[in-house]
This record gives sequence, structure tokens and C-alpha cells, in this order.
Amino acid sequence: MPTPINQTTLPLFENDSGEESMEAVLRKIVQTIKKHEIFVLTTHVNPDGDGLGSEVAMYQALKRMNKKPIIINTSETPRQYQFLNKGRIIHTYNPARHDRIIKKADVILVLDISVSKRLDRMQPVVLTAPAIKICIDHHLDNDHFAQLTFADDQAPATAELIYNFIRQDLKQKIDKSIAEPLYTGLITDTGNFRFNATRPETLRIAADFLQMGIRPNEIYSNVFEQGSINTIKLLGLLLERIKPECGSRFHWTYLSQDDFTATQTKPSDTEGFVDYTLKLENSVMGALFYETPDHYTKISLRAKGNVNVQKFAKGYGGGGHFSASGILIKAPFMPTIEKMVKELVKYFETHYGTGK
Ligand SMILES: [Mn+2]
Repeated sequence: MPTPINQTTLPLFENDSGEESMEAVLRKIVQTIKKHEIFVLTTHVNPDGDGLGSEVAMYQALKRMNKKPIIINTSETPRQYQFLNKGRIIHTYNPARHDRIIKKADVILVLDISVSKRLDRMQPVVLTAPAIKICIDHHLDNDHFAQLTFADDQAPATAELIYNFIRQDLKQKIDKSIAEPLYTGLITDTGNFRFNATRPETLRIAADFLQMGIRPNEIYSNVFEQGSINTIKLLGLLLERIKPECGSRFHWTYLSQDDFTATQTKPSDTEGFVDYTLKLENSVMGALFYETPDHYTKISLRAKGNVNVQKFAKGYGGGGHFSASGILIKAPFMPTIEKMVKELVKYFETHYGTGK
């Protein structure tokens, strides 16, 4: 169920009056935006297409309302999202330059997170700033740091919420400068409209963007086709080593620090690589092990259908979602792989049968 959460200005909603509360929160957010002038927009550490796209779209809408918005993020904008940074409107947090601005802001709009920890370096200044904090997000976790939170965990992307908010609540026209960043948010958070969370409304919004003349092939290419020869070589190493277990229903592979060194790459270049373990026929669970720079073991887990990798990950201090989770094990790489593959096989066979 969509969960509107607000703690300070609204009473917690009771039983099933949820709809009403959500409306009320939205109304208060609109009033707050209309009343004020200086806005700081931000998103989570290591921002993705949804966080960045939502920020840029809101920035454009606020500009049109003659407000003074500024986007300040904890992390730098990744290379593949630089095309969203037209006019260099996205700033990377520098305390000496930005603390003053954040402290003077009327409103801080935090997008695509409801947990302040994920603001990372910016957390202290955001929490202590006198500004009214507003959160718009689609995650369930919430540490209640904002006065106004609009969270809908049924939405596949914050971009979908921002689209409705700009159009229906702020009553601003959606044009290409808003459609392009929001489309980016939709495709990155829905895996190009293939994840379960994708709903009819998501595709209707995408259709609206196409009608405005955005080019899906160009946006896709900007985001997903920026690989280097080095990352392709790294992928080659990973593919060669894929090993089947549990009657080819579970596949795993690994990358060591030596592999990163040999290909001049780093762990962050493995984005999306674990998905290859699920591209094989009958494969419903996959694992990618990689060695961190401090020689520990990171495990990325992916699953299909009723296979729950989150439960396994939690047992080892990891976390994530039902079909996509991660674990960091502070133990040497090769022995840990051996041990954890055995554990994964045991877990899989216990819950999903031996297939024999
Ligand atoms: Mn998101």
C-alpha cells in the first residue's frame, strides 16, 4: 500500500484513511513550494538515473515558477549521466562553497531517498539547516528526517512521482527539458520497463514523453552504451568463469583484484555484470563475487521468480531487495568464495529443491 509518512506537521494517519493523508501531504508540499523562493535539491550518494533525473526535472519546474533552485549532490555525477547536466546545473558538494547556501535555503528537497544516512557527506548540514525539508521518494525505509514526506513504495521510480507532482500538483507543463531527465529515471529504475514494479501508468507516462519528441535510442545509448574496452575485457574474464550449480539453476562467477589491475578497471565498473548469471537457460539465482581494494569479499546476488536472495543476504549482514541483494564479508577472497558457494548451494537446495 502507498504509505504517506509524515511526523511533525500532520497526525499519523490511522487505519485506512491513507488516501486522504497522502493528498494532505501533497497539498502541504505544494503550499510550501509556492510560498518560498530558495531551494536546494539533492539526492543519495552515488546517484543513479532516477535520483539525478528527478532533480533535474524539479529544477526545471521550479525555474519556470520563478524560484531559485540549486542542485547540490554528495557525489560527482557519473559520466553516463553527464548528458542530463546541460548548463552545468548539477553541483558536487563542497562544504566551503555550499554550506552557506544550504544554511540559507528556504526549502531542501530530497529526492529518491527517505533515509538521511544516504546523504552521506551532506547529512550533517542538511539535518541542521533551518530550511523546511521535503522528501519525495519510492523507498520503504524512512528515518523521518523531513517535515514533509511523500513516499509511494508502489511507484517503480521517483521519476514517476515527480511527473505526476509537476503536472497535477504544481500544475506546470511538462516539456522536453523535463521529459528527458524523467524518462532517464524511468528506464534506469525499471531496467528498461522490464522489472515487476513497472505498471501501466509507467508506460503511459513514457508514451507521453515520446509524444513530446524525446528519443529513447539516444537516451538509452547515453546511459547504457558508454562502456570502455577495459570494462568489456573485464566482462570477458567474468563470462569465461561462470560456473553452474544445482542443476544449472544457480550460476556464479568472480573477479579478483588482479583482474581489476590487469584490465585497469575498478569494482564500480562491474555495474550490471551480475545480470549475466541469469541470462542462462533455467538459471534462477546468480552470484558475482569480487575482491574489494582492501581484499575483502563482496557478493552481488540476483534471482528470478520466487527465489529470495534477500533472506540469504540478511543472514550474513547484507541486505537489499527480494531478487537483488548484496553482502560484504570481511574475509580473504578465495577461501570465502569456496565457503559461500557451498552455503548458497545449501540454501538453494533447502528452499527450492535439489531438482533431482
Ligand atoms: Mn529510484
